Amino acid sequence: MPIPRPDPQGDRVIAHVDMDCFYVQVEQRRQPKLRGLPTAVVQYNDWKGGGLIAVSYEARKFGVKRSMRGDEAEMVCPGIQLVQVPVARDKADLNVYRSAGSEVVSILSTKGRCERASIDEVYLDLTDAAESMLSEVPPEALEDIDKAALKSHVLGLSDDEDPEKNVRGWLCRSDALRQDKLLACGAIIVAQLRGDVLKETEFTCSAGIAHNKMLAKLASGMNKPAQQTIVPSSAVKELLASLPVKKMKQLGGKLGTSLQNDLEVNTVGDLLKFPEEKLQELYGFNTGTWLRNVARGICGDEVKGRVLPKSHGCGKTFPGPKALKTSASVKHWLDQLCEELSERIQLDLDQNKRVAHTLTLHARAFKAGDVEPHNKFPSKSCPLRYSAIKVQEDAKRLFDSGLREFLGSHSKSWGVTSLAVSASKILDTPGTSSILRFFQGKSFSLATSDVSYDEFCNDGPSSSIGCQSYALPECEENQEVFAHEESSKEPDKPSQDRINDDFCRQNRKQKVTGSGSILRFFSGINTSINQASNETEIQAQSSENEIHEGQDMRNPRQKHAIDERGMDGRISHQHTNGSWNFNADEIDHSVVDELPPEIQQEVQGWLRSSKRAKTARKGSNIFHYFSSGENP
Ligand code: DCP
Repeated sequence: MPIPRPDPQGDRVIAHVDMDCFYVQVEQRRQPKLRGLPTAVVQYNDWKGGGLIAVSYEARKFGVKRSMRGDEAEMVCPGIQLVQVPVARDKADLNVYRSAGSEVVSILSTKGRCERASIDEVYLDLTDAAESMLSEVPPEALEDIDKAALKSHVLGLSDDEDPEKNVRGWLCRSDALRQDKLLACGAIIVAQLRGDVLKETEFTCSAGIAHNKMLAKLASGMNKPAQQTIVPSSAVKELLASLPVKKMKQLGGKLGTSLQNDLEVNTVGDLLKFPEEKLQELYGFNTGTWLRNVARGICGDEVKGRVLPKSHGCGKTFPGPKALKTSASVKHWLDQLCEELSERIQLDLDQNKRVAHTLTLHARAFKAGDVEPHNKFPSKSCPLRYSAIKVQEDAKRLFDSGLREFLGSHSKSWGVTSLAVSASKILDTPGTSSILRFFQGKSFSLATSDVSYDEFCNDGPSSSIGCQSYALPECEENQEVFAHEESSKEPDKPSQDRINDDFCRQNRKQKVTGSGSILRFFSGINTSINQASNETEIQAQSSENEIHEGQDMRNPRQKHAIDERGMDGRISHQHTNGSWNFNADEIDHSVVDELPPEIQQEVQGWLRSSKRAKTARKGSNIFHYFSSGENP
């Protein structure tokens, strides 16, 4: 369901950068002999030469399209080079493309807020960079303008015999509107960024530069490869007037079809004929307002600061005779997929300190004798437990539950034509946001523990009970299986158990090595061992975590939070390795002033909460942070 957001005040400069025939470029970098040749990347699937998933621009000239299979592409373009995607665990392994995408993101994110929108596209909010440029070195003051910027396409700019001169004139107009000047600065910045990407990664990309995400995205695909397109406000009406409604993001499906069939709206501009009230009456309040905005090129969506993927997923299709028809074959493939997923979430945890909270299973299936070949198999989710075996177990249970629902009273044979597992609701581990990063950058070091996460928190959610003495944000009590509706939702709050697992893990990893004043203070904290006190609690068995809809999946024993606040206001924090305690009154508040403002806030919040120690149960990440597993 589209959500209308008001356009933020001011003239934003937003770019959408999209890599050109991305997988092909990655393969051409791996095998430079392929450069300049018509090339396509084909899926791991030998049927008719495999399905094409990326086609080079040289091959497109021959009419090769992504919808073709390898055999057909060879007929259309006899010299085409077909490269198969790398394979691991008998399925496509996209890691090489993912890391190539990350290389690009790390370059593009240097100039402003960057949102990684897919494996090969990002949005950039360049407003601040463009404003600085305009006030310090506006385009008309530049001696030399990047060639790539001069090759920009400016929508609405009349054709000229010398396009570069024409574009230079537009970029450098001293009497232009401020919003156009900002776009000109944005275009110069984007051209430089694209140049940096080419130099450092050997990849070309295309870009759209506009005042919002919607227009920037539309523009980036208008002139490809290796070009950029600018959308001044004055050109928006004409751009949308002829734009087929189905080309617009979120209008490719049922809503777009309804606009075409029910209202005879074929282009986005046609929508202007309908008052907002009418659109609201027909499609609901939000969608009606959103459609009204789309027709005017209004989009208030922010560029979210996210350079890491929102979720991890891996899947495999089993077309035609390859359909999986037994529980054992489904288990075999789910095990492969879950193993890969586990590796990726573990890598994300190790590299980025991010934890995924939800495991979702998606499948497509058919029942024998079905008229509809692919009746909907319900997507199923549950809290994600780290370790390949647990992910495999849970995914299989989700599949079985989905299959029961899919079959209903139908007891005939079935076939599965695709399987996928995904890990979503990925959040930073608590404590990695403010204070932890500050200290990591200063005088704390992350020491790799030789105890693995699994050994330490061995029974997934159940094992975290030893950590529950930490003051934690309040979390939902019930963790239930729910249908997969990820895309439009904000991430939910993490489960209490998972947060606790993260706390355990981090405590093992962080060691105090600094000597700054606040660090000296904390390293002087009175610590004491209180080992094994929770061991019986830690024995909760993962097998008790049945996955049933609406059911609290945790072991009842886990539900006891062990908050060890003494009557004297001293706070004792306990975990599987030991405990430490201190009196908040012993802290010299002047040391807090040495910290940056955001850290001060956190520490002050912590000090305030410690004053309420006898009654309060909530606290701050800092408790956890300073409870080093190194305490004697
Ligand atoms: N991809 C895929 N399966 C699809 C579509 C795309 O595996 N059905 C992969 C291969 C593409 C990459 O994602 O290289 C990016 O997809 P794009 O839609 O951005 O297309 P390309 O980058 O290949 O080409 P273009 O230059 O048209 O953007």
